[in-house]
Amino acid sequence: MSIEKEKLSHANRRQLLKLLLGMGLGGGGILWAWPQIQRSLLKSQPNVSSSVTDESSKATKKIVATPLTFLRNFDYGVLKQENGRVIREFRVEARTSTIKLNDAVSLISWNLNGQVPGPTLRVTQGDLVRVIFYNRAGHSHSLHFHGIHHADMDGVKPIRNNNVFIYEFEAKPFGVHLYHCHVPPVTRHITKGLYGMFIVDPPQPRPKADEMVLIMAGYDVNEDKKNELYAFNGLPNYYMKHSIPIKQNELIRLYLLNIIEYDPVATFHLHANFFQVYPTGMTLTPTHTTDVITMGTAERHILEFTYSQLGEYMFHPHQDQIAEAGCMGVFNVLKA
Ligand SMILES: [Cu+2]
Repeated sequence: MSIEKEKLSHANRRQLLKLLLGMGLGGGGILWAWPQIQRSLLKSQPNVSSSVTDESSKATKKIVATPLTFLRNFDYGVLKQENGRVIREFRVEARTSTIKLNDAVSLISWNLNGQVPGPTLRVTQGDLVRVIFYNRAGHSHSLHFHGIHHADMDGVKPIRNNNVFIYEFEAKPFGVHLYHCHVPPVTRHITKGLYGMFIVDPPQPRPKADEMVLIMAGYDVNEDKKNELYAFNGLPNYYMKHSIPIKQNELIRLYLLNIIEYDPVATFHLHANFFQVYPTGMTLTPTHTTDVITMGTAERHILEFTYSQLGEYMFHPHQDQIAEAGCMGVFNVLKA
């Protein structure tokens, strides 16, 4: 195995060694332990997801993480204390798998933990974030987090197939952020599925609400550097067929990200209502109220709203060609 060529930073070597010791694998050292790391880590990987077929095993995995389960599923990692400090440790694995976008179109996705989008990672400002990234996708990939951190942890360096890298940084500032692969061409790595949301909560939690994540993305199915299909949370038109149930008069807190490549902007429009905007999730009070918000690629916000009347209400970008190609959904307001 070629981990020695990966030139892990000293900090990363230390972390890896700690990890190995924690697993009772410390005796052999990093080089010799690598196959063991893989076995141990894979064994301890949660049985995730998905709407995809794992190409490496050729076995179709059960669909567990549909866009509906993804919607309200937050990964808080494994909580640890080291030297009195709160650490949140995540395990993220890059894979290559086929994803069925609709009855006619399948795509070979590059994904994280067998799902597109990748898991929504959630921490609190000031936590030490440790992301153990395994690349089993067959190509070089990386994880670049938005936020404030050291250059060594910026995730622009490709991590080759069958290598592991540990990203570690303090979670700051609070807000709704994202992570994605940064290996060029980044457009290709993102449109094939290597992105997810990274939420950093403020030290004082926000008020109670029905919280959910919507990520708008495009698919360049024929690799002509344009999107042919679009989706909220991975699957085109999913929320048209499976409306999102919400409760009458309950506060909805929507963590919204636009990761559509190739199209310079996309808006988000909510029917028969208005929402309050917390730009980049970096304020504790809303800055304005509207029913359509414009976002460039990688822009994201927290939107809050409440429906007082029962019924079905659409949401979609108001670039209607994007909506009509799959980026559209429905909230179904039910009696509380
Ligand atoms: Cu990549």
